[in-house]
Amino acid sequence: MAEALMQNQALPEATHQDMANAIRALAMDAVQKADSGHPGMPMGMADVATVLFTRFLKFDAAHPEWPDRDRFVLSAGHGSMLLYALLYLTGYPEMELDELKRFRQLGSRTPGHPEYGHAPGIETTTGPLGQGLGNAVGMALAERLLNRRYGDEIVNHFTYCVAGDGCLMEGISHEAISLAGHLKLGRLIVLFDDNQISIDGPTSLSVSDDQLERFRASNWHTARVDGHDAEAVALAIENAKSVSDRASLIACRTVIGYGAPSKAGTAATHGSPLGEEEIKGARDKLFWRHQPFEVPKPVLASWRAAGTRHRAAYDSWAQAAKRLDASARTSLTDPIDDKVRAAIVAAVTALKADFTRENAKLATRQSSQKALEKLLSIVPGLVGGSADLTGSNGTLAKTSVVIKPGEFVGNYIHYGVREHAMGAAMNGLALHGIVPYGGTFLVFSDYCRPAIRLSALMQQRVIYVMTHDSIGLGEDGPTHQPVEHLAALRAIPNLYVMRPADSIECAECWELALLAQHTPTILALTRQGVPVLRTTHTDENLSAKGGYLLIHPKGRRDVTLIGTGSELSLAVEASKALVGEGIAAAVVSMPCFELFEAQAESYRNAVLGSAPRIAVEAALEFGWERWLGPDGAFIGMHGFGASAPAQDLYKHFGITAEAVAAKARDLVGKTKR
Ligand SMILES: Cc1ncc(C[n+]2csc(CCOP(=O)(O)OP(=O)(O)O)c2C)c(N)n1
Repeated sequence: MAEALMQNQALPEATHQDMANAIRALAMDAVQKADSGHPGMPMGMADVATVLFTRFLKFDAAHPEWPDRDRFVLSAGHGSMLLYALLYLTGYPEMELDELKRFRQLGSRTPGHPEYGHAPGIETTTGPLGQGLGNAVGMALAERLLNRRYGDEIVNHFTYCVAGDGCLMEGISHEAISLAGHLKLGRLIVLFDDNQISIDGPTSLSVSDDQLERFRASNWHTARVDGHDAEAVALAIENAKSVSDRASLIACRTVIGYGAPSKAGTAATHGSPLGEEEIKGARDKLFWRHQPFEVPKPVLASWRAAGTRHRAAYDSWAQAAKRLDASARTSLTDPIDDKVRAAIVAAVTALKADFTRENAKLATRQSSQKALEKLLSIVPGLVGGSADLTGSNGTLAKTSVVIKPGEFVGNYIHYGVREHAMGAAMNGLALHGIVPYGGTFLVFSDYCRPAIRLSALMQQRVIYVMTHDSIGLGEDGPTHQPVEHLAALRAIPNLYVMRPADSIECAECWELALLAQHTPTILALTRQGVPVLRTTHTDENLSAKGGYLLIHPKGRRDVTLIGTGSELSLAVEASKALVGEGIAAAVVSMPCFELFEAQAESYRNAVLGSAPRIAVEAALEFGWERWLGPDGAFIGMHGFGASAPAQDLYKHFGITAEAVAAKARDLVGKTKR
């Protein structure tokens, strides 16, 4: 086979029907072999996908990293076999037939749902419905932003997204559609698998929205086609491409499980193997008389030809890219190269020196804004925004330029009150080579948690600027006061949850967030002013170890006080009082659990010491056990907050320097007895 292809022998061109049936057969066979998976969606969308990949999608299977490729996002991630079949058929590297045979098996490139990084050609991780749609909005935005910077020769492509009923039922779809409509993302084309079936049965069980009207109301171009009529699909895509000032929705009416003799059109094909009998019947019905996993030569050759049809476009792009200077070229896919890294470190070091000299009481959200003022000009791909809390989050800098609908000059997005779409769009931006940061209140991290989780799973550098990080926000009351959020976020793997204690740590945390290429960061920042606690300047980024000794009594240590964020100053105050009484109290600042956890045990032991430990954090204790040990104590919240000025609340909930000192006396007394 490969030989025939290599020698470029003329093979009869396969029909559209054969090519689409190849997808259907591979999906049926792989799901059957794995004894789990979702054959219905790939079988239903095979025609649409064939039209897209053979006539429209700009890609070159041999160069999956081509920055100017069209993006294909399978938001309906349960239909992963559609994507895997396409990658195999078009000849992407690493997607051998064997991988399809190992669908859903440990270590394969074909996990249950598409996972970014598992195989070239998988643009994003999908499966949690609606997320892909949000990612696609971010990607389409990134394309326009980069187009403004690089011009048509270097960046000029479309983003296609396949979404199902489930994606459109999810709340995130509303936010994403609304944002894309507002921004006039004309390069975004959503292909809706309008099969009117979900898991429970017909969608009429639970939804009666007119999806086209819904999209139209959000300023989208819409069309409806028979998703099994290849020409109609092609015409609709052609039209959508020509609409430049609006995103497009093409509702493709399809039959789920198309070709399955008794199960097509029913929920039975959604998420279970069809069974040997039904598959045999489908092979007959589709006139597909080939063995499982067998794709006849002419069909595979036609697919492989589709995989190379943009080779000339790729080559001329590569020539044009050669004319870019080296840093512009790397910055197209990763704006933080060695030079930029060095500039970030230098800027942060200088800023720390300024903060130390000025010794001003600032909220960390304010110091964060000051850090941004310096960093935005250094990192060309840094693009910020906020979910309608710009002033509160301090995300807009003097040098920020707001991106307007249809005008993609700028580096700041008013995401509106759409935290979830903001998170998903930031994932899309990051996947497309932008370094996104976006703000909201920490308490509303819940509103975008699924996207945060995917930033972490996909190892994307997304920076969440989450202010008003405790009861310190005062009068807004318990609805706005995060108490469980730090713990809940710390529970997500590969996520840095940073709670800087003062302006100096805040600058350090920005540096860490920007340099963390494979890890997203939450910057949990205060609303209220906090004093500068690091009074002597050091070039070293002390926050990089996650926790460090801020006050280290000489000689013996009677107690260790550990604080984060605004409560570190309480620990410092308490230690001063204790030292005056002859109790040697060390103070540890712990801005980031995850980084501290990553240090050598010897370092951690040296920092934490063997004396009793007390942690102070205006949040719930959950998760602190690991640092406190059996004799430790926690001063913090034990339930929801309340509405009152911040200082009153700290007193009311007993989160004070006096309480820390009293607890220390108690523990030291106990250990001495
Ligand atoms: C956020 C989220 N909720 C629930 C699920 C479980 N789930 C997977 S597919 C699906 C139904 C989707 O229906 P549809 O998009 O119409 O897909 P089709 O039946 O057409 O394949 C559900 C509920 C999920 N993957 N993500």
